[in-house]
Amino acid sequence: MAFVLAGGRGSRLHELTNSRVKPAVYFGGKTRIIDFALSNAMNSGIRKIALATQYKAHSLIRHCQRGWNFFRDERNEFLDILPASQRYNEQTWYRGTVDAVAQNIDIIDSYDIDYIVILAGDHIYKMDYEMMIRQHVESRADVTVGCLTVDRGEASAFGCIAVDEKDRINSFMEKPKDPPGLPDNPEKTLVSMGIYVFSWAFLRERLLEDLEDENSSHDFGNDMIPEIVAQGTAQAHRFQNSCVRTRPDAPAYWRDVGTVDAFWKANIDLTDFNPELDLWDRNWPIWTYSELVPPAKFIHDEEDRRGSAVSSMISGGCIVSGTEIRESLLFTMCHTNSYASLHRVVALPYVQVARHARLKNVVINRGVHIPEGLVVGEDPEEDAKWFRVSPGGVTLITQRMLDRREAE
Ligand code: ADQ
Ligand code: ADP
Repeated sequence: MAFVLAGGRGSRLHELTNSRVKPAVYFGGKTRIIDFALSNAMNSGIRKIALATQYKAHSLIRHCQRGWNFFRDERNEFLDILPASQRYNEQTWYRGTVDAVAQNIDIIDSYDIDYIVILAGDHIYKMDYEMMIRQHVESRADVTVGCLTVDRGEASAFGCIAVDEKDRINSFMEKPKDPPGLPDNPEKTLVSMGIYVFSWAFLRERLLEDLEDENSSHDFGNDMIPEIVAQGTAQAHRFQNSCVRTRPDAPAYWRDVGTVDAFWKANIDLTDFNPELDLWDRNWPIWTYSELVPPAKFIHDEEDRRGSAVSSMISGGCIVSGTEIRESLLFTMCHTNSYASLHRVVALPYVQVARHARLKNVVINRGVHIPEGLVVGEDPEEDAKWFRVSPGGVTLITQRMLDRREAE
């Protein structure tokens, strides 16, 4: 089975996660972040999936109920949504990632499973988990940890790993201030993807111990994985061996879209001539809930202004009327009007852009109405007065920010 952790807030996405948890954030025009982990599980042949939710879960639960409701009980397959429900005692929600699993021991027992793969619901990547589970069974390790290499400068956001020549993990440091480099490349570090495979019998024992441990922070990266590395056997599984690619020379694509800059860039990258993430691959589809909407429509307005989009992705239900759109991504049901221009804009569903607006390097939250003549992306100081401008120079616009600007 797959146990997907989808309860953490993702605070660095700021207003994008004010009302929805990070895995429920939209990504890629039609899908949400959670769809990647769930689709990977589906496509890897895992049809028993549990999803632990906690923080602002409504939007996530609604999405899964609408889009992930095709499992059939008769075939013993399911998606079980497990909101924190104080099963351990009446004071505690999920105290951490380990606790999110531990509080559901009796439910997992009822699934009658041998192996469990723990996934984070908040990354964008395509991976065949079967390869990792196979390696786990063959190596007979206590735990197998999915890992990849990142620049050493970024590695302090991760669990950092050192391995021997057989990729057995001999040290694990959760988010060290000064991450170590690789022996053969000091500028790179091997890090944990937060993906773990265990046999259920082994993990179950550990969970029971952790439930009663007053000193534990109940977290895989802080507590359980370092303990297993110290006392037992932990195996590294290299993402590059199970990453699903359509071109053999393609890089192993994995993104944490946890900041406004990273979120914007990963979405805009999809409009590249040859994007690193292939959403068109029929062999590894990303499943989702998709609204029933008409096709996107591009129109010349009454004054013969051409509505066009180039190097862009425009989702169903959009109407591009007399607007010039370049290198942008419009989610479902966006509507843009004459004399407006959008350059490198990510617009979430149901965004409306009124006439003469000029937007560049922007993320627009769901349902926002951009007023007539608004110019963003040309004067960072002016933008910062009303909107959130990221360190990388991307402007995030929400309706509340526009309302405040309107009121003053
Ligand atoms: P972080 O990403 O910092 O590090 P964390 O914030 O615990 O880990 O989130 C992991 C996953 O668990 C996320 O999907 C989150 O939504 C979910 N989650 C967090 N708290 C939860 C709770 N109380 N209930 C349910 N779900 C919860 C981890 C590892 C690092 C590793 C990185 C890789 O600890 O070692 O390098 O992931 O991104
Ligand atoms: P989604 O994340 O599906 O795009 P929305 O952005 O519309 O959904 O809303 C995110 C969450 O906030 C949902 O749980 C929704 O029900 C809730 N929400 C949105 N608007 C309001 C509101 N005006 N009052 C209360 N809850 C709201």
